Amino acid sequence: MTNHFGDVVGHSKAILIIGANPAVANPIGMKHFLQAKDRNNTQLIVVDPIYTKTAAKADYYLRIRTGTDVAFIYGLLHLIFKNGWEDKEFIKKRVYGMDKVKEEAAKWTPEVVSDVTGIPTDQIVQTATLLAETKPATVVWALGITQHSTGTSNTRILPIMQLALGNMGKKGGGCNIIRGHDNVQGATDMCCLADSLPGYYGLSEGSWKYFAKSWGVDFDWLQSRFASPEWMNKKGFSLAKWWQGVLQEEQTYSSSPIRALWVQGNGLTSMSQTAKIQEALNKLDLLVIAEPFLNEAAVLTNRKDNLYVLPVATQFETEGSVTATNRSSQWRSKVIDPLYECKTDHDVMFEFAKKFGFYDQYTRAMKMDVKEGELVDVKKDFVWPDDAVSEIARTLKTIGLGGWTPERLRKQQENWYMFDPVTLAGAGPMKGQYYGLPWPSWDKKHPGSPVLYDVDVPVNDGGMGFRNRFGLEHDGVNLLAAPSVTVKGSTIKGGYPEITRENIEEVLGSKLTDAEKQKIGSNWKTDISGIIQEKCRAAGVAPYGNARARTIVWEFPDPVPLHREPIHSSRPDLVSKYPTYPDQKNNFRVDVKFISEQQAREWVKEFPTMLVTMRVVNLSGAGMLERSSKYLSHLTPEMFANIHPDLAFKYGIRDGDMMWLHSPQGTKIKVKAQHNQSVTPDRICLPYNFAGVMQGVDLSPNYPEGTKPYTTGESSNTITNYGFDVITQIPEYNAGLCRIEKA
Ligand SMILES: Nc1nc2c(c(=O)[nH]1)N[C@H]1C(S)=C(S)[C@@H](COP(=O)(O)OP(=O)(O)OC[C@H]3O[C@@H](n4cnc5c(=O)[nH]c(N)nc54)[C@H](O)[C@@H]3O)O[C@H]1N2
Ligand SMILES: Nc1nc2c(c(=O)[nH]1)N[C@H]1C(S)=C(S)[C@@H](COP(=O)(O)OP(=O)(O)OC[C@H]3O[C@@H](n4cnc5c(=O)[nH]c(N)nc54)[C@H](O)[C@@H]3O)O[C@H]1N2
Ligand SMILES: [Mo]
Repeated sequence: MTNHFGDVVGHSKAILIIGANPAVANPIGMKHFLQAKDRNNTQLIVVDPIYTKTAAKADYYLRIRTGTDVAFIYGLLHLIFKNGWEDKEFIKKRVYGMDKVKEEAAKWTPEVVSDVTGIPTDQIVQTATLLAETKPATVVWALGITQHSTGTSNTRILPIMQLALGNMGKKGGGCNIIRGHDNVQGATDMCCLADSLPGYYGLSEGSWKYFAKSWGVDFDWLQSRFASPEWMNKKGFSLAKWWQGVLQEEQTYSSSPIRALWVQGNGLTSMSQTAKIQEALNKLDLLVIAEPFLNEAAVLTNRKDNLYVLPVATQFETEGSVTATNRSSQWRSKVIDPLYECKTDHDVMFEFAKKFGFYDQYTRAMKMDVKEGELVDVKKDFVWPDDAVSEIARTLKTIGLGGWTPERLRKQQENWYMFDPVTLAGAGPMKGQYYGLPWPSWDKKHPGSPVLYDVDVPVNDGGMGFRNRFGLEHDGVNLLAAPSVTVKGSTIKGGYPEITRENIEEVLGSKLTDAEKQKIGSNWKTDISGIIQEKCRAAGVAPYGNARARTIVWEFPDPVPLHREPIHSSRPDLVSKYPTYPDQKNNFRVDVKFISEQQAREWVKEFPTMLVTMRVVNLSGAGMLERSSKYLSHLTPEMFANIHPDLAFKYGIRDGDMMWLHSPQGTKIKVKAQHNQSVTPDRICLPYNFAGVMQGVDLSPNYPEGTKPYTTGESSNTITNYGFDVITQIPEYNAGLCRIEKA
């Protein structure tokens, strides 16, 4: 999120919710949107293939064909540019590459967009006009945008539109992307991912060396943990496609196939291609699941040995900091000690490290601190979780976690009622801090940054320009902000580059002492001494520069986002005009099919119905947790699919009848038909929160005694279609096809 929920209540005049259903998936977030409507007559536009509970509250509802959001936004941009509604000043001073976007947008007339998206032309014109006239407006999205083979392009075209409208870096504007689970933002910031290090540091020798130093271990020792040095900088397997690393016979891209799987906090049936996952689970040499509940991955496999389920404590039995969707941190206290024989997640990891002989290296940094510009050992034993939080604060400079000390976070927790919910500003003893110290909170005195990229606010109060991340120029064009864009209160006029050892004296116009020169790191991201940070703060400067936002990502297959039909498209006539990407070799160590799958057959002939997955309010994630509750289970006692009566009757399916849904991958699930008019007759919609039945086979005998939840059912992911995002590999959960058959 660039902004936050309170900011929407206070300042947004329009909210475009596209590919999110917060009424169900984030009721507290939704409350803010409704408050904005009540207080300020904020206009609510909802774009969704399904008439959701969120859509029911909208002033404008646009029903879109899944997987066509890029085309839709180009439709809005087409009208914005055609009518001169773009914010020309903002673009001229703070954006790079908008001309290329304009070229692409020129192709997307309302008629073309309407044909591709299914949205009537008058609604496209109405929405573009509303957004042009109603400022500031914010854009909200979640999985309807990300879960596509074009997910990356979807997530780029929306901020591009906000840049064109001049809604970025503004109160009431920005992109408010609602995160999923508790602490998902925190998990992302810690980079629990296969392609980066904590704090979004890239997989490069420089980053590894910085972390080796920050963790107090030898770089050579870190490197020796890999099969050979070159593996250190290669992406690992992704969560979406780990199974291919087990199943693929030829291990061309990895030093060996995956033989053992350690699962800690993922349901596995929540990932697509459940049948492949089942095959892979059966083939592994070892499967360990560390969990508070019985994870249904243990039920999905029919293996009889080398399967261990370790009892792990819940979040009520542990303590520490968690990060909310708006980049703010909260301290969470322990409610009770771990029950019975279970251990907390971190204790499980500590035991693991002891057994594998790296406990000392694993925990060393928690006993260190920076003294006089250098990282040194300061104590014999660490205190959990305080020293872990301090280590993170000191190390993750890229996103500015320097201010997140355990002392400050605890104080905020004790005084939470002293913060204003709309501005997040604290009062009384909390004056000078924003609630949760939203990152970047550059150092122990910095208040946090509730709204990103606002140049009208001093850096010392949470303001900043856009990051200088992509060099100083591209194709001969300067990538720094224009000379007239000075961050309020900054001593540097206009755009400036990110601060390094080389340029600090020149850019900040101050001299370093010899002692400082000795200690300073090569750039602000790896400067353990903190000198760069300190000098920047004194000058009212964000260390990451003041640059232009780029609309062109020259490293990506589509430098400017392009509409591409879903892998399994419902419109074969559009596939030749808007084909998907070429197949990929060795992305996250596996091959990924795109065009070969899309064009293998005219899929829609055999699988004529579109398939969308959704959430239900009483169940979450893979669903084991809530299905183990009698009362929550009672609300959705069976797995079902929402189907329009006209479609159902075509197959002779009455409300409550069972039906088979078949996927292009040759898999099938048996679910209850629920007649429902939220869907149109060309599409069905099903929740993804069930497991425990696999292609018609009840897996009940596989649950150890006393662990079976109150409800089980087919996992929708058994039939979510093959298809993965070209950059992130997120599965294409939300744009597939299926065939319906009466059971
Ligand atoms: N078809 C379809 N599939 C989807 C989606 C979709 O929209 N459609 N959404 C996707 C998204 S966005 C997500 S985030 C995933 C979510 O899917 P999962 O990551 O599988 O989410 P959960 O089921 O919430 O949690 C996973 C497991 O963590 C366990 N757990 C809970 N607390 C703790 C703890 O403190 N420690 C440990 N070790 N374990 C704990 C739970 O018991 C549960 O079994 O699903 C994805 N799958
Ligand atoms: N009760 C409950 N709450 C949850 C969860 C849960 O499992 N249960 N999960 C949590 C998690 S992990 C997450 S990530 C969030 C997710 O939060 P949301 O993303 O808000 O949840 P979804 O229900 O997946 O909603 C996505 C919406 O996108 C629509 N959609 C599908 N395809 C397209 C498309 O191509 N274009 C557009 N414009 N829309 C499309 C769907 O119809 C759906 O209404 O929810 C969180 N909250
Ligand atoms: Mo999620």
